Amino acid sequence: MVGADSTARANVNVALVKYWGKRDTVLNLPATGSISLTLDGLGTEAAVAFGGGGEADRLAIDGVETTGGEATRVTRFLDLVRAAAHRRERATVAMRSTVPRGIGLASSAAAFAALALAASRAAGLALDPPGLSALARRGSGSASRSIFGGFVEWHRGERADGVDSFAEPLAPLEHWDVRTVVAVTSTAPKTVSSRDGMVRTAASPFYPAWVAGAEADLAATRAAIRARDLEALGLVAEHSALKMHAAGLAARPPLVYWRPATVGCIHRVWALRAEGVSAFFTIDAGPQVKVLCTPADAPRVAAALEAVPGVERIVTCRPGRGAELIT
Ligand code: 2P0
Repeated sequence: MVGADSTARANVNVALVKYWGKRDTVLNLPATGSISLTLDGLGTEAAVAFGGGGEADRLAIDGVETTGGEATRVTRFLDLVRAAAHRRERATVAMRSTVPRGIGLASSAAAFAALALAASRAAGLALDPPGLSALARRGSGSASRSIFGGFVEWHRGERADGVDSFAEPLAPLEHWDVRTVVAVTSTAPKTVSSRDGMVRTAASPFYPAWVAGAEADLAATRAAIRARDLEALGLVAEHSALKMHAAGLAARPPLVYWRPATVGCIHRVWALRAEGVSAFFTIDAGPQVKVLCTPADAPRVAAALEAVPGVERIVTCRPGRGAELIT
C-alpha cells in the first residue's frame, strides 16, 4: 500500500552571519552559529509517499527520474526519517524547484527543509519546530534555517549528539520589511561544493580567526534586527561574508567563488552608499551578490546592479515564509 502523500514547500535563505565550517560532519553540526533571512519566491516543493512495495527509494527532480549522488543523499536522509518513525518502506519522492531556472540559487536549504517536513509527515512523525529544524540540518546545514520565515538564527549547540543545534525565528515575519536584491553574475555550475569548500577552509590559517569572530557578529546582528537598524545589520553582514571568503582565499588549494562581476557589484554597492543609498552586500559559496536594502530603495539598487558589466539578471525578494505543508 502506498502511504499518505505529503507535500511541503520551503524557501531558500541568505545567511547574514555565515555558516562555514563543521564541528561534526556526520551529524552536520556547525562550528559556529549563523543568522539568515528567508527569501520569498525562491523555493522547492517536495512530495513524499512511503510504501508501494519498491525495493529502493525513487526520486524525481523537476519531473525527471534521478539516480546517483542526489538520490543517494535523499535516501540517506529518508533513512533517518524511517529510523525515527520505525518504518522500513521505501519512498517515492518528487521535488520541484520554484526557483526561476538558471539563476544559480537552487539551494539545498530549500530542498531539505521541504523534504524534512513532507517526509516526516508522510512517515507519521509529528515533530515540533526545533525537532523539524534539527532533522532538516542533517540533510543540509542551511536547511535548518529554511524551516522558518524571516530572520532566523541557527544555534551552534554544545552537545555532541546535536540535539541543541537547531534554528529558531528571531522575529515574526512582519517585524521588518527589507528587500534582498540578487545580482546573478554567472549560472555556470560551481566547481567546489559548499561541503567540500568548508572542509578545505578548515585548514586555512585564517579559519581560527573566522570561528573566533562569530559570537560577536551574532550578537551585533541580533541587536540590529531587534532595532531594525539596516546599517548596523548590513555592515556586519558584509564583514561576515568577507571574512568567510578571506578564509577560503587563504586555503590550499585556494577557494575563489567570485567572478569579475561579483567584484563589480561589491564596488557598485559601496558607490551606492557614497551616493546616500543604504545598501549592503553578502555573497555565499558562489558568484552571486545579494544586496540588502529598504523596499523604497530596491528599484534603484536593482537598476544600479543591472548596469554592472557581467550581471546577467536581477531578482528582488521580500522576506519569505517558513516551510509549509501543502497537502
Ligand atoms: C550559509 N552556506 O550560512 C553558508 C554561507 C554557503 C555560504 O550554508 O554541507 O549547503 O549541506 O551543511 O548548508 C551552504 O552550505 O552545506 C551554506 P551542508 P550547506 O548559508
